[in-house]
Amino acid sequence: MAQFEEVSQKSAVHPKPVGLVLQYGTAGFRTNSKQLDHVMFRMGLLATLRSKKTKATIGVMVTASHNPEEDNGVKLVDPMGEMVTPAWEVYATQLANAEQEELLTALKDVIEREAISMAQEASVFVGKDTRPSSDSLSQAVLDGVHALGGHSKDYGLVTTPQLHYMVCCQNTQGRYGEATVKGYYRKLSQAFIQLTKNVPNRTDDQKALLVDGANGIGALKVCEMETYLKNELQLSLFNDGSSGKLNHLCGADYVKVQQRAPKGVEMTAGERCCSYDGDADRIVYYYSGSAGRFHLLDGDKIATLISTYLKELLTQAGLDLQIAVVQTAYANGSSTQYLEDTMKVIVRCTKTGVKHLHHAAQEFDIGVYFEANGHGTVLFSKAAEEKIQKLAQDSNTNDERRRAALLLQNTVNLINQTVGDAISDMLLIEAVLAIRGMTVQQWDAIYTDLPNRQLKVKVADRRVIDTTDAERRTVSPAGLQEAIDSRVKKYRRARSFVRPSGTEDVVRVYAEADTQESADALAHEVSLAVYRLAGGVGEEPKSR
Ligand code: G16
Repeated sequence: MAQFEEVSQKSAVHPKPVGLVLQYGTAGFRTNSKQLDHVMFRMGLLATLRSKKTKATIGVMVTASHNPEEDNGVKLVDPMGEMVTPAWEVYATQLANAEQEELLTALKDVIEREAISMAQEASVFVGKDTRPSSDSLSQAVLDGVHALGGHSKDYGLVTTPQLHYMVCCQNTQGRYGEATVKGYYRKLSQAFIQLTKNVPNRTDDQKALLVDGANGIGALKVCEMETYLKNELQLSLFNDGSSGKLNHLCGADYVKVQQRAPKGVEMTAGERCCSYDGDADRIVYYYSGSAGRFHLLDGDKIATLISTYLKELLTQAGLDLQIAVVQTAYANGSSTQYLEDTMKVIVRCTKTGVKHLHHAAQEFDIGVYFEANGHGTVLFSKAAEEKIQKLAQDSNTNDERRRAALLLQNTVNLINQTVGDAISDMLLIEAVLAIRGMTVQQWDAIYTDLPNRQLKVKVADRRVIDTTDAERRTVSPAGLQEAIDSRVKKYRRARSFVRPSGTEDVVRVYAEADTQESADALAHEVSLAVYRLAGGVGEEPKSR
């Protein structure tokens, strides 16, 4: 077949280094950008096959999100804007790792297994972040799409959630919105203005927000969006990419893990600040207290704020819809306790990775999902959206119920339901704070985080660590869980777990306890156990 000849020829331009084996990680392939050209070409091929199979547009985003600038990666987007189905991750791995001469066989294998009609048209949307390597790597994706005769639309520089949004808009024939960047700005800003327009006497201080753009794509895009917000939000942008390096000493991951303000953000006491990550699919908030103490409001605090707001509106609207919050093992123990015991909402725990949380959240009328690192969104079932809409249009209902339904309706429009979205989440948080008349301090005071610490340990092969129970316990290597248990017992209100990262070549260690000293000591002791029992390399972890 002519298509296969074309693949053969073009793949020679994107050759695979012999013997290189890459793992499909938490959110796709991710490693040093120099190793990824062949992977990108092949993901272009795979996306085309997936499009033929689903008869829908598929997305490919070239980004390594929170990783250092030298890395890059790829995220595949399924028809409704969600992450590609796990069954196809296996094909992605097969294609990425097939040696040059085996590529056609691997490709034909996918076609056969999935019974794909090669006569079917294919359409792939491609986007990229601001890394220097993203230009050539996204071209490699496009080459892969064209080699199999697929149609492509290159969105160029967009945030990851913007690309997810475009795919969903396209496949819903515009019902979700218009598949353009301007359409995205219009939909979100209109919803934001509708939500905030009736809030009385919002002062300039209340409208002010400091944004750390992580020197990445989020900075560019939030600037583009500003005019659409008509001064209802007044942003001061830092780390806009004009001089600093992507994610270096800034961005959501840095702020969350280091528990300190990013470089370059000049904040005065009590000012609200937020940080995006490198592809703007995560956000965390923070402020400086009166004594200069740094206060972090992470994904758990965001989930609490949003679910409290939604629950209140549901009560006011008299709508009987089940709301749940989905978290991962990284969720602070205090947040889970607050949600379950005080707010009385259902809480679920899944493995790390948006695809797992997204899936769990789909089981409820309203599923609020957030990873502690700030990656998350809210999903509304179709039935829930219809009930809200019906009530919002019902002129016979009383004012309070109608007002609540209208707020819910605009809230639905403000949320990017395809994936976590720093810009959409930021607007939602700002709207909720305005509507509820809350300061950042009042939001922070909803519950008090247990002190916690995250560390990374280098091991020879992180795959030796196997976990169970939504990553809260290890099953291998032998003795590691017992070692963790014995150390946890020494501290009050303590908890700790370890898991191999799916985006970096490290093992992640999480610990929490009643004091920061205890959380730090526990994290260090567990790191040592990992180092000793799981094949640590380099220097032994040192205490802080
Ligand atoms: C990706 C995933 C997130 C995950 C994060 C860290 O985020 O989308 O779900 O929490 O990686 O994963 P790990 O701990 O396995 O390295 P991003 O923002 O980097 O794409």
